Amino acid sequence: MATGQLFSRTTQALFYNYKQLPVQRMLDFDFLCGRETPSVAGIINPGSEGFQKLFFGQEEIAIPVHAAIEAACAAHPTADVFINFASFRSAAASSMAALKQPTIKVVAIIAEGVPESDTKQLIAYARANNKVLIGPATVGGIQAGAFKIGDTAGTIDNIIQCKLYRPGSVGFVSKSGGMSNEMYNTVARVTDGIYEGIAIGGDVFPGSTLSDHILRFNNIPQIKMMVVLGELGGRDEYSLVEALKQGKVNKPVVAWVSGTCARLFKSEVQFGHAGAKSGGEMESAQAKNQALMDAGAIVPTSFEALESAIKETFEKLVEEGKVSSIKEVTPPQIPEDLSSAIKSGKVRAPTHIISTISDDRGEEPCYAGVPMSSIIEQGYGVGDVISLLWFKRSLPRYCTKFIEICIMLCADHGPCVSGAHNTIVTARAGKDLVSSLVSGLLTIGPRFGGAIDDAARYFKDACDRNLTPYEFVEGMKKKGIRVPGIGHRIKSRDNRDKRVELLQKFARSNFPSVKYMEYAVQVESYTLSKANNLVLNVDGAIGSLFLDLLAGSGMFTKQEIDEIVQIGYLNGLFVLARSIGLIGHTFDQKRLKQPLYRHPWEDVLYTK
Ligand code: Q5B
Repeated sequence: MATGQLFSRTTQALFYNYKQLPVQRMLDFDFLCGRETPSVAGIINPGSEGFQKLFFGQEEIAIPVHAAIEAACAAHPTADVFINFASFRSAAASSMAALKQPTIKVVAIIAEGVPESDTKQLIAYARANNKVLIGPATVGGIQAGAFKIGDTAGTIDNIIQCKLYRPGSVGFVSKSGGMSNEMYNTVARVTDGIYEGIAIGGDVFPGSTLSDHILRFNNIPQIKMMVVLGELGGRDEYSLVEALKQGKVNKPVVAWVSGTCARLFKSEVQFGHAGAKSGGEMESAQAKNQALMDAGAIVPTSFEALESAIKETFEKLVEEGKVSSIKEVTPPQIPEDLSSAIKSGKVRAPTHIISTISDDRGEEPCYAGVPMSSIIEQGYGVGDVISLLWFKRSLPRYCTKFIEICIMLCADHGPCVSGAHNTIVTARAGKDLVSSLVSGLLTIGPRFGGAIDDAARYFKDACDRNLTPYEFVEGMKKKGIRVPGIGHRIKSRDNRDKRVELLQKFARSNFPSVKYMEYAVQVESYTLSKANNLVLNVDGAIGSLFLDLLAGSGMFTKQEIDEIVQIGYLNGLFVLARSIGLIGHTFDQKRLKQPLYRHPWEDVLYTK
């Protein structure tokens, strides 16, 4: 592998398997470093395409999303790093596909648990084709002030504390990603900071080794000293020992192999990483530390002494004039996300929507404060749910039962009524369920099904003003208004609407008062004296009875009743109910495979 720099301030990556946080952290790091271009050129989300909105500083940018690796590489030929956030199940296949792309030079595999046989194949392919594999089971790596992989170095606060927004003189390589965070901090405290840091990952077979990176760092002029943090298990550190012995490394190397405590355990212990277990004496931390020291690395006596060893090595380089002083820069401030600023109470923002009937933010959704589980456990019905969501209160059972009766009685009235006809014609034109339903619903209005609110308004006004049926009906006639809730195309004095009778019967035996209904019946008696079909229809019955429900339940103030009537809640009952039937008619037509409807010529009067 050797050669030198993997990254620069213009390096761009393709990010496989979109994860919002690590991508945003990469972009925040870019902004902190004063990069001109975002380090993520594109996102690959298998099977989906489009754009993903993210922040670059204060500005929102749209990063292209590609469905396939090949398409992403073709669209972004200068992006040479592939950051793979695929699961351990698919990481190997996607990494191999990426390695095979001529434009990709570095592949970082984040997943833990990639099968070792797959990793070996990836390693063999990468080495044969002069590509760099970082991981699996890694957080990635960072070139200070230039480029970072995914979640490397953690939060922006940590990156600022570790001065990773500008390059220092130390090359760092470790197995552990978690420990690399700690070491970035240590290095920042006792030297001029990190130039590049890589976590090779804790698997038994890492894609690139500690010595691969040390030899590479040795070729990077800006790196003046190296720090290595190994761990017990495996023999990776011995390739570094060999390189040191062969004089391939001419910069100071401070090294520590952690896991010296393993000897305190009576049996073999597995420490976190798959590769972190001492297989034998050679793989123990003690043996590896000794070998590194013998080969010329600066090895402290304990992990606690590592910081002093780094400090002394760096100070010696300064004394020798090998490190030139770094120009300190003040990084720009990353704008805080609104959500976290609100959470911490730093800002307040006006909302755009107000809602009072339901809430889905807690453990379970609530309807008007009543949790879903109570609704089910206490045996609530559809009437109770309507009562909660429309009227924001739990109405007595007779009220919710009445609502349910309205829904059941109005669910359908055959195929010939306006709504069903429209739905049938639409379904037969090949349209989908929603279109067929909506086309039927759109016929609901002052003449068909949508007269409930007006019936309630006019009956209430007339009854409250003690108008006689004569005064009321004739007054309406003078104004040229048909009495809503009165009249039917097929129902008449001798062919009463059964639905009206059923509603009246229920109300008479359950409602404390049926004052408004009785008034509507008196109006009907008067209109029937004019014409046989001017019966109290289903809209009129529901409208007048709902007034009785609202007034009689004792659960609404006068103002609330006026508001309900004024806003027009009650047509909702017909809309909701008839949706059931219209959906049925749609299914019926589809099931019957009915062809396109065409109205017969003979049924049209063509006239000039
Ligand atoms: N006349 C319903 O009319 C209908 C009068 C009236 C005073 C009235 C008509 C009307 C008010 C609206 C209403 C809901 C259009 C109906 C429903 C759901 C449904 C449907 C289903 C289902 C019927 C003949 C003469 C004229 C008119 C006079 C009529 N209505 N006078 N007040 N309300 N009602 N809609 O039969 O002197 O000859 O000029 O608008 O409540 O939609 O099953 O089909 O479940 O699906 O077409 O039940 O009543 O009568 O227009 O020929 O009028 O009666 O002024 O007098 P018709 P028209 P004149 S329930």
